[in-house]
Amino acid sequence: MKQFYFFSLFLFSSFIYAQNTCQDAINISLETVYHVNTIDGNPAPTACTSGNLGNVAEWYVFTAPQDMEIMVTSNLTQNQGQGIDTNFYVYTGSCANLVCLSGDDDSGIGYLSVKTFNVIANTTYYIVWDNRWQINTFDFLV
Ligand SMILES: [Ca+2]
Ligand SMILES: [Ca+2]
Repeated sequence: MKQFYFFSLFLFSSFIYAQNTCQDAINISLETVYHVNTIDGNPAPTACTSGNLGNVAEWYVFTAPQDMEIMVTSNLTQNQGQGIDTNFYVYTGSCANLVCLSGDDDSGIGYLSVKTFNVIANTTYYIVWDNRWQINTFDFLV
């Protein structure tokens, strides 16, 4: 029982801390809803849209399966009307050298974010949600 408890605790803490740095970015699947908990990880390196950079962020990553158009959005029914204000940036490159590709602050309903952009097959993209405005929890979809 004790062993089980420690094992669960380990799983729980990895889940909480996994998305706090570029190196530990969560590998996301396309067309799947992810929940962003407390935004408390390393900040994004540069603001890819006009405006301030938050001082904490949560990190996600995916590799494009083919050349395609991708939409990153927090403009989902469950987030709308909740007073949630999200902001994200998209980078290519590597953790040592992140290059701005895209991002969005307020294109969704209220202050939610949505942006469509093109990706290239077998290229890695980092999606970083930061606390430019607030640290509310919310869902997003790619
Ligand atoms: Ca976190
Ligand atoms: Ca916003």
